[in-house]
Amino acid sequence: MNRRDALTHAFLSDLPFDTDSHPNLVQAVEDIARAVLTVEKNNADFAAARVLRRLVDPDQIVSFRVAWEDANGEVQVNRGWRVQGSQAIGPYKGGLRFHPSVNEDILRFLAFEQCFKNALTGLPLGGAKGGSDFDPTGRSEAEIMRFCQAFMRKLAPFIGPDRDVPAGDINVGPREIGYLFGAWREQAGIYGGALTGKGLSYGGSEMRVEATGFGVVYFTQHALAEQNTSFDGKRVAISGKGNVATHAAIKAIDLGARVVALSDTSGALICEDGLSHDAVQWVQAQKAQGAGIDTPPAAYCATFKPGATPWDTEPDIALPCATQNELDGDMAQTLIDGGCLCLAEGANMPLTDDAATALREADILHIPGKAANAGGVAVSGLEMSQNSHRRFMDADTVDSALQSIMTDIHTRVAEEGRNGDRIDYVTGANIAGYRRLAKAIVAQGIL
Ligand code: NDP
Ligand code: 2IT
Repeated sequence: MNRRDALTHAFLSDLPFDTDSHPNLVQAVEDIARAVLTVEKNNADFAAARVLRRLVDPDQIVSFRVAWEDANGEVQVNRGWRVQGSQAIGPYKGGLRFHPSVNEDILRFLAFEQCFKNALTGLPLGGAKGGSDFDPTGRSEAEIMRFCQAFMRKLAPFIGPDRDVPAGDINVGPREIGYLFGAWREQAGIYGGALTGKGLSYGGSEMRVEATGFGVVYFTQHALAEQNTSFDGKRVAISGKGNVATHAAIKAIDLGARVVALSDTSGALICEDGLSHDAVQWVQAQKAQGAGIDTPPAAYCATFKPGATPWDTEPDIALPCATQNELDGDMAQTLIDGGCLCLAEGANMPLTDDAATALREADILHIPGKAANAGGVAVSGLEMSQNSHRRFMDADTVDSALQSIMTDIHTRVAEEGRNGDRIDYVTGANIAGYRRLAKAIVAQGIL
């Protein structure tokens, strides 16, 4: 065991939570600890302040019951949470997820990652995550509204434009944000930017819907340029069919790529010639209606393969954009054997440890989510400043700002991760995010 391994081992042996019931959090902490503990040890101020030990313990976890009435007049009961990770560099900021798999472990790992991601953007954003184990599948519009209102009745006392600003995540999109925002402002009795991802008619930002997926592709363009290549003519496989996946697909198509796959939990939509804009818009429309993507119109030349994943299509570029730990070691090996040159994470922590190790050993470019998917929260940050100014930017201006933020993130990550003509994006992103947080935490004293 080398010195770095010993440090990580010691750190992981003394975590302030039950590691058996928090496997996702342990995985996220280990990834960051491996990269930053040497930096912490070599900086007397960071070491004395025990920066990482403080960050693995969120500032607060708010946990609440959400009781609501379904379409049959029956009472349903769910759990809701907000994990407020760190406010060291700005108000708590991060998405809300509604999914039956949501639990405290998942939200704590997401809030922890979010602190580092938000630090990387260079914007004044702290880190948080929240959500509920509510399953919106098959629920009517009225039920979704009632659930959002019941959820916000409990969350409202803990958020606000300068305190904690939630946004969307899995199953929380513009519709849910609308209901959540309406419920918040009614309770708060003021009109302010307490949520981002709002509709354009009531304080939202242009390009927030597109920002995460577009940002993934903008970041990947820089990584490819470092290797003297580009998206043009590349085979791109994308998992998911949601906000991140479909907007990454659209931007990749715009840059001349062949998007050969999208997917959902039931299988993969494969198109050897590359999906068209129309085909991706069809996927978006199906998802918006709660319908499957297993019956694509013949004009799109696409085939739905039940149970398949996008990873056996021999892509040059893989963009996992669905959920955590969706891509395991075997799938990573399939990508490596298929000649994949780059994998960029649209989702948060989509790779298992085994998958990440396989990519590292095969020297495949691996861009972690905290760098690649930071465009979403970055445009959320721009939405917050537009709300404060009460003046709005047009779509081209926001898109240019997003591109320059992704360029800046690439520069910060590359500075920390460059090793000869290769860039270790995983290590670079962890160290760059850590340094910004650590400086702010040290400067503000022992809290
Ligand atoms: P959406 O709800 O729009 O889409 C989620 C997609 O992931 C769906 O295709 C869904 O398939 C699939 N999925 C969800 N849960 C699971 C699961 N347990 N197993 C397999 N597939 C699953 O979410 P987003 O596109 O917003 O989010 C996708 C990822 O991107 C998440 O990891 C999120 O944290 C991350 N992210 C999102 C940002 C944003 O701005 N929205 C910003 C940064 C990261 P099905 O329809 O079959 O359920
Ligand atoms: O994971 C994420 O970065 C998000 N879901 C977006 C967070 C935000 O506040 O826009």
